[in-house]
Amino acid sequence: VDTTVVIVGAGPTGLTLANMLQHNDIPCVVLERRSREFVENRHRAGIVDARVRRMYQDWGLADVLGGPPDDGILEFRVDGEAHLVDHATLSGGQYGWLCPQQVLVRGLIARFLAGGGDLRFETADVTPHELTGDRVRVTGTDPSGVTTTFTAPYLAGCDGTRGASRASLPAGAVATYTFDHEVSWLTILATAPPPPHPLLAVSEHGYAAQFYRGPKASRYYLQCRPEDEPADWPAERVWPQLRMRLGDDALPDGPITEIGRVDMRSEVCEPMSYGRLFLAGDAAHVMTPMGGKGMNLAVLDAETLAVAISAAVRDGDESGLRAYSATCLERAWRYQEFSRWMLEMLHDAGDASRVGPFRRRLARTRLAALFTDSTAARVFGEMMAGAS
Ligand code: RFL
Repeated sequence: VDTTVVIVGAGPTGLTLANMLQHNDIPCVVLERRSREFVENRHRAGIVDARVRRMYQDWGLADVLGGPPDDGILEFRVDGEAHLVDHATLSGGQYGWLCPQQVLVRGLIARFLAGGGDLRFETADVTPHELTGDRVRVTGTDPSGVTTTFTAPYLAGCDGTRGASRASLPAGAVATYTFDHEVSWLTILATAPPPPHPLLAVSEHGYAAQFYRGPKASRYYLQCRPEDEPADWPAERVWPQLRMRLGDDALPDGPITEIGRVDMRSEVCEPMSYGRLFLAGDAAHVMTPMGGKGMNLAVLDAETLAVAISAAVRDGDESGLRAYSATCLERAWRYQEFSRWMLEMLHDAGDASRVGPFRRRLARTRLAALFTDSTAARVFGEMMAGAS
């Protein structure tokens, strides 16, 4: 099969790129290892920030977003005391959308297929070849065992950290910078009323948070010890801990539908391109969930790449492709810095046994500035809205 762009991975990044290329009449094929049902039910992120909401609007894709608008208010609950930060007003009236990742993925799949897009689920053994020639060649095997060869001038690696794209790079082609934040969270989904605003709680008992995931669904984060397993945390232990850390004795509970553990880790690959392969989204950088920027950053890569490929194909102008990696990396490091700043502040301000009283006081001072210092609050509001 001959096309213009082969996209590996049908997560938010690959699907956003596919829709933007389709909008610009540029042929592409999307190869996804998993089934449609699987990718449409993978629960992860939950907030589309203001910058990304505008991006979908600009491309005529506003209808892929589901869920209610985010009113732009975040609650920090410190030792049970509420502090509301109105980041929408602080950023000049910008607000995002409470759109769970699986809702966005479903919307993007429906739009792409309705436009006649070529999206192949359950494609096994995807393997890129000849990354530095005139065209790349990618092989993949369909569920009936038939192997197809796809050729194209451009390959978009949107298949996450452990995908086939990263694995196809020769040794030394990219440098990988990783950081272990030495913090772990339980991630819990439950059928329980969501909070009125995203809620981040700091106390000596450890970090906890609660987010909207539907009219009757909440996502909770609960800081845990690195050696803890989800099996160590039955519902009888989860709910009292959440009530204590959120400072809310009346917090309603409900059936827990999913529980996992995530270790806070960050990663950035430099550069984000090699020959005809362009890495985008989690394939190039991984953020911790703190700050809610991972998916937002990922789909901004897709836009930068869609614009660059369109200029190359339509006008023979490859300057955007040459600048692609540097443009995306500058943004990626800004987002990593924001997320790390927030993670360090909210964890250090909590349990003093982890960092000692001096660092705890520093973190509490940083946090208090968000409630008392309009300059600090405005910078925070701008980052919550998303970098341009
Ligand atoms: P994805 O979503 O991982 O999609 C990659 C796709 O590639 C497929 N794939 C392959 N296909 C073909 N051949 C292969 N060899 C393949 N290998 C993999 C996979 O099946 C998949 O369909 O990457 P993408 O598209 O770059 O999107 C990135 C986001 O998913 C990620 O950044 C966010 O989920 C991060 N994240 C959050 N981001 C936010 O903006 N806000 C949040 O609140 C937020 N919360 C989270 C998160 C990530 C979490 N996890 C995974 C630790 C909460 C959690 C718990």
